Amino acid sequence: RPVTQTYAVTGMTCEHCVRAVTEELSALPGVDEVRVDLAAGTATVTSAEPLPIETVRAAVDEAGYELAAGI
Ligand code: 9UX
Repeated sequence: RPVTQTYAVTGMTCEHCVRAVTEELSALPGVDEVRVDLAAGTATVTSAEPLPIETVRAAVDEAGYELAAGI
């Protein structure tokens, strides 16, 4: 069943940041929906199966930002 997890992402300061993070996370296998909240500094990801944290961290890093702890 789908799972939804919210992650804290540091370094996002504009809508371009939001788009970059959204696109990287959306490209991960099994991801159904990504919602990035700029003000809150969070990314909420719904996926078919739980995503390995290393996978999420790598995607956020690839976008140019940093993953903090899952919340
Ligand atoms: Mo958002 Mo522009 O960080 O470098 S302010 S993409």
